[in-house]
Amino acid sequence: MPTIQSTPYAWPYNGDLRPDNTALIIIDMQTDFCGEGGYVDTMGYDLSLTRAPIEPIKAVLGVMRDKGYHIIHTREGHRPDLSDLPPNKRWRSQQIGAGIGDVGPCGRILVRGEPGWDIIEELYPIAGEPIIDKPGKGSFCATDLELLLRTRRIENLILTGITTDVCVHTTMREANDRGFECVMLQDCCGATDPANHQAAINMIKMQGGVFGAVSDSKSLISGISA
Ligand code: C5J
Repeated sequence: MPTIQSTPYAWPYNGDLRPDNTALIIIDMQTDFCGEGGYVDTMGYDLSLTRAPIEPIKAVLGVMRDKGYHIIHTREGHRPDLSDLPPNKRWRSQQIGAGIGDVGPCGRILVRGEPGWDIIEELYPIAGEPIIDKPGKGSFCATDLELLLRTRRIENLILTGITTDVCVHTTMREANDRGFECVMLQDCCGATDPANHQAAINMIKMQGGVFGAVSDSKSLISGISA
């Protein structure tokens, strides 16, 4: 059985890597996080940083689809009546001039059903690929992701998406605590600050792989193609 060249150990730890027990998770590749006029753009961050993972994810997604791995997408967003938006989250977004729920160039920021909230065309899910709609940063909080993974007997998670230090990291930590074996593909992630991207990667590798392992798109593709 294949393993993936990664740091600090060849992933997964037990060498049991199969399409049946492994899922690619693509986190929050939404216009609001990487498109012109979206939330991240409105906050004034450099969009090239959150767009950098699009092509590497596309490559991994193509190969994993072909080989029959589970593919799961997530979207961060809130109900149109904002009843699932904590007031402190809303207040903080207003402080930086991109109030969640306010109208922007791509519709209401991070509101479900609005153009800016949806997944970008390049990585849009195809039939049969579940989408997890989440109100928070972690993909397990207030969603049915864990039920879906346990029902499918998925043990290994390959984490990609944006942003490395926020939603990807929070999801990896949540998954790790639930016993899932995780690897992050570093070139398939991006953050609004390069130093935070690197720090988030470094944190994973401590203590023998405190949250799992780190690899990249090429190693993943060659590992599962071997
Ligand atoms: C953020 C995310 N950064 N998807 N969300 O607010 O990481």
